[in-house]
Amino acid sequence: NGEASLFEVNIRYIGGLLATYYLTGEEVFKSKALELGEKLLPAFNTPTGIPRGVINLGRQGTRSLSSPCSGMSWSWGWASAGSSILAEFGTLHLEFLHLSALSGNPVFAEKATLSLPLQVLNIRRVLSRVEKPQGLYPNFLSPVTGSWVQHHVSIGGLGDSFYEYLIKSWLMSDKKDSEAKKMYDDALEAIEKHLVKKSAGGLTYIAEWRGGILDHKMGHLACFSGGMIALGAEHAGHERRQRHMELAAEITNTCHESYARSDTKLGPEAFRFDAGSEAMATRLSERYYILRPEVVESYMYLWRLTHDPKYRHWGWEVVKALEKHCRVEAGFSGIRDVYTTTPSHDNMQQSFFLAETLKYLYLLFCEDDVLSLEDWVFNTEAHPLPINHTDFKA
Ligand code: DMJ
Repeated sequence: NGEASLFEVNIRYIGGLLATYYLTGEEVFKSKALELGEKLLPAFNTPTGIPRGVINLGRQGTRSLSSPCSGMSWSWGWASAGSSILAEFGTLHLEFLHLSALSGNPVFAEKATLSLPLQVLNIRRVLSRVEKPQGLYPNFLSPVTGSWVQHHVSIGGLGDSFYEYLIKSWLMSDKKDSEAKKMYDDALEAIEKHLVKKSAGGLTYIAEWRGGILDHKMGHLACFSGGMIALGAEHAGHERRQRHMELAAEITNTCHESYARSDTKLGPEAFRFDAGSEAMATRLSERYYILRPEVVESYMYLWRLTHDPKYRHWGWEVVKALEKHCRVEAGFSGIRDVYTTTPSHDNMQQSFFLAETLKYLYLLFCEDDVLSLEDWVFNTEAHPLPINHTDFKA
């Protein structure tokens, strides 16, 4: 009993179990992934089929006054007007596609189109119907009415992995899921047009958008986008490919600057491009680093796709900084302020440090054929899932 996040259970546990199954072939990981997947399904019982963010995973029939019944779902208390979050309901496709394929179970997939899980088809249907302001996807959607609840757009927190899963869905289908590719291309075009900006000092960044007004801020979370855009560019036509590779390199450079301009050589949670500030946190509450992976994730993709040695140099700077400022007796810890050389520790080693940060650093320094980008996509928690080179049907 208790609250579990649909999104986190999917990306961390189901993604982890699926990847372990594919890497070891041991049935137990497959059956546990399927068991857990089934427990998430009640979250989709909403008028639109857009899932709610929180679900109770307790055993059936355990309802009491203090604990809700298994399968009950609800929206996050902090999400405006009972809304569901774009990055949460938009980050299911990779795992659900594998659950469908592994189970052949119509609970996960409509028999006729076995390849696209019902839940994902439905989410795409709602998103294609709703009007998108200037082609952008806001972060909060009502699971009851299927309309936006607030016009906040961000490629960082609350939006991020929605975009990532569109391009990776297409790649994982061996480039057959053309609907996902079109959604990705259209979304990126709107982002390029309305959110990509250059600072006075020449740094390219992706701003956030609040009801038409730009917030000149980039979160650490948004730094994954350099890698994503490079990955997508690889498969675009000549003109787009060049433009997107440049954009990816520029954004990754900006994220590197956010690290280089700090005393610890680790980057803050958010950095700004206003009031004379360039790639630095301006608020005390945004100066922390919790061992997040997004910057080294982009270094890894850019390295594999360009082999420019600067990405390995930048990755090594991170390794040294982690050793110097984050290593503690029992492991590694986040720090409260990247702008002091004697930072205090937050006493927490987030699970994404092992799952993502260290894995991406490892992949940055090993040979390209270790979990090759030709054969694997990484889910948003860096768990590798195989590309279906054979039988996807769109
Ligand atoms: C990870 O849990 C995932 O990458 C998620 O998509 C957002 N970022 C965190 C780590 O920063």
